[in-house]
Amino acid sequence: MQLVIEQFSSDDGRAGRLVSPQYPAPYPQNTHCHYSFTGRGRLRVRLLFEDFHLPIVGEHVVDCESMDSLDIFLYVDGRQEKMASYCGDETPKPIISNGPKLSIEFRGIYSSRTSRGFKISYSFVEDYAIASGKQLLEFPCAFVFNSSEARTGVVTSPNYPGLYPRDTECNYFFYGDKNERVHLHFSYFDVEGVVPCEAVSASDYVQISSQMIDSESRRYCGQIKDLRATSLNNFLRITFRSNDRLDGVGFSCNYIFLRDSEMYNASIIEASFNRGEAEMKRITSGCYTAQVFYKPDDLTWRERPDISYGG
Ligand SMILES: [Ca+2]
Repeated sequence: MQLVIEQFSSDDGRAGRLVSPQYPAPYPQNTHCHYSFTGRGRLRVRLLFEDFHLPIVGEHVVDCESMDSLDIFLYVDGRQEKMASYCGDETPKPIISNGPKLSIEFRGIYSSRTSRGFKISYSFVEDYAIASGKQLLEFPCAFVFNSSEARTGVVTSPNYPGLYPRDTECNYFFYGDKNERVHLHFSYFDVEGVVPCEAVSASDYVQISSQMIDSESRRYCGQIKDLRATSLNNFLRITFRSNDRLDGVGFSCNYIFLRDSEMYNASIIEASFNRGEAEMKRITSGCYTAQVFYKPDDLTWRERPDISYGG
C-alpha cells in the first residue's frame, strides 16, 4: 500500500500544485492520499483541476463508491462534510472552500495501465475568485463597481464558472453618477433553490435592490434565462447568499451604467463579451430591432453586419 499524507498552509506559500503518485504514469494499486489545506485569516482554498483521469469500471460511472475516487471535504459549523466525490475521467469544475480549511481524500485501489491520475493546482485566495470590481476588505466578501471607473463590465458569483462556496454571502455595490441607473443582464443564472428562495426551502439566492439595506426585495433562485434588472436610482446592490448544503454554478452578469437620456434612444443596451471582444447590442423599444456593435480591443464601436435582429 502507498500512503501519502501532506499538509499545506498559506504560511508556507500561496499557491502550488499536487499530482497523484508517479503522475502522469499510473499510480500504484492501493494508493491512498490525504491532503489538507489551511488558510490563515480570510484566505480560502481554491482548487483547479488541470488533469483528472481515473479508471472507469464498466461502461459508465454509476457511483464513485465502488471505484477509485477523490473526495473533497469541507468544514461547516465545525463539522466535517463531504462536499463532492469525483471519479472517472471528467475533469471537475474549480472548487473554493467556504472557510479556511479543506481536505482531499484520494482512494486509488484499482488503478489501471491507462489512468494518469490527477494534477491539481491549489491557491489560497482572498477575493473569492471574483475577477472584477474593487474588493472592500472591511467586509467578509464585498465588491464595488463605480461608473467613474468602468461604465460596463461583467460581474460573477464567487468562483464562477466553478461551484460557488457554501455558507457564503457576497455583496456587489454599484455606484453610478448622479443621473445614471444601473442595468443588469444575467447571461447565466443557476442558483440552487426553490422559489420564493427562502430559508424554509433551503435555498441559495440572489437579491437585487436599489437600497443598501433592505430585506423586502425580491429573491431570485433556480435556473433563470435572460434575467434583467434596472436600479431605481444611481445605486444598486446584488447580494448573493449560499447556505450550508448543495452547490451551484451561480451567475454571470453584464452591467452597464446609463443616463436616462441615453435610455431614450436605446431602451435596452446590453454589453456582452464573446470570443474575447466586447460586444454591445442596441435594442430599440417596442418593435425589437437591433443593431449589434463590437469593439475589438481599444478600437471604437463598430456595427457588426454579420449579426442582425428583428421581428
Ligand atoms: Ca446551497
